Amino acid sequence: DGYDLWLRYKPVAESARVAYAARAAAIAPVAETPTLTVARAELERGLTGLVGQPASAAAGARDGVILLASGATPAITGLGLPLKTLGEEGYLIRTVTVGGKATTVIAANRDIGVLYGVFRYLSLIQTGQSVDKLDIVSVPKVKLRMLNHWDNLDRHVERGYSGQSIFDWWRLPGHVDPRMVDYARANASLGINGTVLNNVNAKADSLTAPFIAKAAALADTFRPYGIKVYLTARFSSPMEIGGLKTADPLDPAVRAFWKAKADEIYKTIPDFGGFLVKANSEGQPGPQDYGRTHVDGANMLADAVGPHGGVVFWRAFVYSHEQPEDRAKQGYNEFKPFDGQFRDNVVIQVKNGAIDFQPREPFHPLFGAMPKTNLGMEFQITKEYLGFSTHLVYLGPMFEETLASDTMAKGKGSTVAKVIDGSLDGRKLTAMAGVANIGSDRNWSGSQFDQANWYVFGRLAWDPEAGTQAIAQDWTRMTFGADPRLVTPVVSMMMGSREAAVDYMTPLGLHHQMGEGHHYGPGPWVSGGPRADWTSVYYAKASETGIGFDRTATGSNATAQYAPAVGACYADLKCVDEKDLLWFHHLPWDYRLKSGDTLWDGMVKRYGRGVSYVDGMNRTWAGLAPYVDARRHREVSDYLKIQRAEAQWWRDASIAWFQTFAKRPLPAGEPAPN
Ligand code: GCW
Repeated sequence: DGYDLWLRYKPVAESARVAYAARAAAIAPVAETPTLTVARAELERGLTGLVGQPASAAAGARDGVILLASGATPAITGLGLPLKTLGEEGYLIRTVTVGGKATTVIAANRDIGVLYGVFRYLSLIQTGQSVDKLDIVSVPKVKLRMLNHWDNLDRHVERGYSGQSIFDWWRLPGHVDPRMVDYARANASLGINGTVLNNVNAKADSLTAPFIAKAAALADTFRPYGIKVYLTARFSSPMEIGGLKTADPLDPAVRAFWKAKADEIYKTIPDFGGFLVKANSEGQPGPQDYGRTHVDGANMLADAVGPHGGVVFWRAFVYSHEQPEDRAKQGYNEFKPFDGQFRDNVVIQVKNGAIDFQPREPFHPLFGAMPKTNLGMEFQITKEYLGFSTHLVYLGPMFEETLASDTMAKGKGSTVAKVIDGSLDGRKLTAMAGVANIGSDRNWSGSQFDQANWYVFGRLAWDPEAGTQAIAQDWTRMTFGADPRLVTPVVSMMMGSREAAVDYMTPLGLHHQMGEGHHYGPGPWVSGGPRADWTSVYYAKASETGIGFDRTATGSNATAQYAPAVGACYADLKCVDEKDLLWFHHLPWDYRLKSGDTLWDGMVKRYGRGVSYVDGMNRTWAGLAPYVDARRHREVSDYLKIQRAEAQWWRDASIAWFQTFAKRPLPAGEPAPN
C-alpha cells in the first residue's frame, strides 16, 4: 500500500538471490552506539527481506561477512581505506579480503556515515546491481539537507495534500508514534539531516516549554538517524510569549529574550539545529516593523543560537502588496544590498524562482548575486501549484533545471548547483531545503508517485549535480521492482510529466494562473484583491494586442537583476528560450514562434500536448497492471484519470479565457474548449 516507501526489501528474484546471499551471509558485531545499533538492525532487516537472514560472524571468520566500521577501528587498520576523504558524513563501501575471506567493508569516520553506507548497500541489491566488487566513495556536497514542514500545531498542514501532520502534537511527548522511526529511516536513507517541525507561518506557542518538550521527544527519536530538529521562530514572540512591548531586534530586552529562549531550548535539546524564519513577508512580523533590517533580525537570532552551534535560516521569500515593484524583483532588492553582512551561522534561504514555486520559473536572481553570504536553496516538494497529490508530476527535472542553470556570476559554469554546494564562492555552510509533502496518509505523500519527489529531493540535496533520470530509475526499482518491463515505461512517463504539467497549466513562460487562494485548477481570470500581485490577470497581462509580462528594460527590468550575459539573453527575443518567453516578454498574438506557429496557435497546441501526455500516461500505466500489486496500481490509475480530466479542464478553461482577448480561431485539428 506504499507505507514502506522505497525501503521495501521484497525478495529479489531467486536467480539473483544466491550470488547476493554469498556476499551478504553475515554481519560482524558492532559497538553498541545508538547509530551503529540502528545501522546494523537496518542491514539485517534489509538483507532478511531481500536475500535471507544474515548470520553473525566476525570479519575473516568466513566469506561474505559485512563489516561496519566507524572511525579508524582496529578491525580496518591495514586495509588502506581512504577515510580522510570522507569528511563527517561520507562513507565508503569496498570489497576487501580479511584473513583470506571475502569481506565487504562499510566504513566512515562517524557512525552516521556507516548508516548512510548501509542504506546505499541495500539500495544496490534493491536496484539489481552486483555487490561482488565494490569500490564506492560517497560524500555529501551540501552540509544541511533539510525538510521544512509547513505543519501547524493543530496538525493542519499548510499546502499539505496527504492528510494531517505526522507530528502528533497532542500525544507528544508522552507517546511517540513508532511511525516517527520510519520517518527517520526514510529520511536517513536519503541523507536528510535536519527537519523543521513547524510552519514558517509560525505561532509563538511552538517556543513555549510544553512544545519544546514535544520537540525534544522527536529529537530523541531522530538522533540515532542523524536528523536534527529545528523550529520556526515567529519574530514577534518576545511580545506574545515574553511579555515584552516590542520585538525590535536592537532592543536589549528583546535580545535577552532570544538568548534566554535559545538557552532554554538547548537545555532540553542539546543538538537543536536552530531557527527558520519568515519575516516581513505575506503579513508575517519582522524587523522592518521597527525600521530595522533583515540583517538586524537574522543576526540577533544568530547570536542567540550561535554559542550552541545553532543556525538561523532566514527566508528571502519576501514581498508585500505595499511595495509597488514587480513582485519578482522584491527578494533581490531586499537582500542583495546586505551581501557580506549576515553572521556566519545565517543561511539565506532562497526559493528556486523569484515568484513562488510555479511549474516553471527561471532561477532566482539572488543565486550568484551574494557571494559573501550563505545561500540555501528552497524547493517545494509538496505540489501546491502542480496539481497537489493527484497529478502525477515528477519534480526531478524541474529541480535539475534550476540547479543546472548557469548564473554566469563568475563566468561560464557558475551553475546554481555550485552556488548551493558552496564551491563557487568557497562557502562552508551550505544548505538545501525541501518543503515536505509528508502527512498522515498511509502512503505518506498522498500518492505513490509523490514519494518519488521526496526521494529525488533527498538525493539532490546530497549531490545537486546528480542526474534525475538515474534517480527516477533507482526509485522505481526500489519502489515497484526491478523488472525492466516496468522500469523503462515508468521512468519515461515520469521524466516527461513535469513538462506536460507546464503545457496544460502554464505554457511558454506563463505563471500563476491557478485558482485563487487554494491554487488548484485553472483561474486565469482571477483579479482584484489587495493588489493585483496575487492574481492571474496581473501575471499574464493578456489583452487584445498580446500576452506576457514585460520584464525587459521596457517593462519592470527584472532581467537586469541577472548577470549581464544572462539578463541580456533573457531580454533578447533571439536568445531567450521559448520556455521562458512570456515570463520575460509581452508579445503580440501573431508573434512567430520557432515552429512557425503564431504565439496563439503555439499556445493552444501546447495546452493540447499536455493533455495528450496525460492520455499517454493513462495508457502506459494500464498496461503495467501485471507488474504492480493491485492496490497501488488501482490508486495510481484512479489518480491518472483525475489528472486526465483536470488537464482537459485546464486546457479548455485557459483557451476559452485567452480567446476572449486573442479573438482568433483555434488552429486546425484543435477541438473547441468544452
Ligand atoms: O507558496 C506560498 C504559499 C503559502 C506559503 C508561502 C511561503 C507558508 O501559498 O502558503 O506560506 O508561499 O512560502 O511562505
